[in-house]
Amino acid sequence: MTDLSAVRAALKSQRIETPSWAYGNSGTRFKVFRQEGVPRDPYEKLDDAAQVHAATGVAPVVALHIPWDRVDDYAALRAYAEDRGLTLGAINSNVFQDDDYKLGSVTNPDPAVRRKALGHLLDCVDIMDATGSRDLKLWFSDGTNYPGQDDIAARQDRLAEALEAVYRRLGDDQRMLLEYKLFEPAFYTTDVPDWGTSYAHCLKLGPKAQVVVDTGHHAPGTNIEFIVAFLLREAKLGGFDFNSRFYADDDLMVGAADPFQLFRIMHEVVRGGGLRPETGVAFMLDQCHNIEAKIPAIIRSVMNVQEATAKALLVDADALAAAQSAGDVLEANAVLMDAYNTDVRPLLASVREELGLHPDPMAAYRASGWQQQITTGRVGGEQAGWGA
Ligand code: AFD
Ligand code: MN
Repeated sequence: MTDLSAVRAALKSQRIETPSWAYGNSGTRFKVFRQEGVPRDPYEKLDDAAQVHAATGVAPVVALHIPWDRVDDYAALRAYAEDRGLTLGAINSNVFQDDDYKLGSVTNPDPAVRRKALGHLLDCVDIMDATGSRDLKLWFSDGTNYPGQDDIAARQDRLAEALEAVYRRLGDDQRMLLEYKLFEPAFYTTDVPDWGTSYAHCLKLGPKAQVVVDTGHHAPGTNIEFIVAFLLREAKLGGFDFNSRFYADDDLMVGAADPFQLFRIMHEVVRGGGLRPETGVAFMLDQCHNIEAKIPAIIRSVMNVQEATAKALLVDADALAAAQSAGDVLEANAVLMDAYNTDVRPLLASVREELGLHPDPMAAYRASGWQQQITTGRVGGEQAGWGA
C-alpha cells in the first residue's frame, strides 16, 4: 500500500532545474521568431526563472550557459539569484559555436584548437567555483560528416585526454556530467553519440564523472527507461536534460509528446532511489520554446515532470513486486498502469496549497501580471538568444 504522506513529502522536496537559455529567443536553422519581453541579460533571465519558482515552488535552480550568460562578476550574479530565492545550477560549456570548432573542439585534429576548447572547459570550472555550482555539463557537437574525414578511434583518444584534464581540475564537491546525442550537427559520426560512450568514459574517469540523459537525444523507439535503470544501478546517472520530441532533438516541452514515456522514466527513477536528494540526480530541463510563450511553457514543463513523478510515486511497489516475482504478467502491468491512469492533479493541487501556493501554477502566472510587465518594460537592448 502506498504511503500518501511520503508521496506528498517527496513532491514537496522535488527540485527541477530550469535552463537560462529557455527564457531567451530560440528557433531552428530556418528561423528564430523573436518574442516580446524576452530577457536581455542573465539577470533578467533570473527574474523570469524566479516567476517559475514562485508559481511552482519546486524550481529554485537555474542552469547557466557560458558564454551566453557571461558576466563580469559571477559572485554578484550568484547573490542576485540568492536574493530571489534561486541558486545557480549546472554550468553548460559551449564549444560548438566558435568558428575554430568547425572540425571539432576537444577532438579536433589540430592540437591548438583542442587546447583552446580545453581552456574554455577549465574556465567553466573556474566559474563553478564562483557560482557555487556542483555540475559542469559537457555536450560536444564534435563529429564528422563524411566517412574518412577523420580517425574515429583517434578522436576518442583526444576526447579522453580532454576529459581527464577537466576531471583533474574538479573540486571535491564538483562533478562533470557528460551528455550524449545521437546526431546533429554532425551527420556521420558524433564523438559522444550514445549512453554507452558516455558511460565508458565516465567509468574510466571516476565517481565525479556522470552521464546526462537528454530525453531528445536517442534514436526513435529507444527504451530510455532501460538506460535510466541501468545507469542508476551503476551510480552513473548524473541527471536529465528533460524535453520531448516527435522526430529528432526537438526540444519541446517535456511530457508533451509522450507523457507515458516520461512516467516510465520516473518510475525507474523512483524504483532506483533517484528521487532521494542524496543520490544526486539533477532533474534539468533543456528546452527551446520557439513558438510558445516561454515562461508559461517552462511552468507547464515543470508541472508535467511533477505529474509523472506523482504517478510514479503512486505505483504500489509491494503489489508490483509480488506480481513480478509470481510471473503474473497481466497483474504486474495492471499495477503499473493503475498508477499511470491516476489523475494526480488534485493531489498536486493540494500539495501546492500546503506549500502556500496557488493550486494551479499556470493560473498563478497569468494572474501575476508578469508577462504584461516584461512585454511593456523590456523595450530596447539586445534580446538574449542562442547566439548562433
Ligand atoms: C543543445 C544540445 C544539448 C545541450 C544543450 C545545451 O543538443 O542538448 O544540452 O544544447 O548546451 O540542445
Ligand atoms: Mn541537452
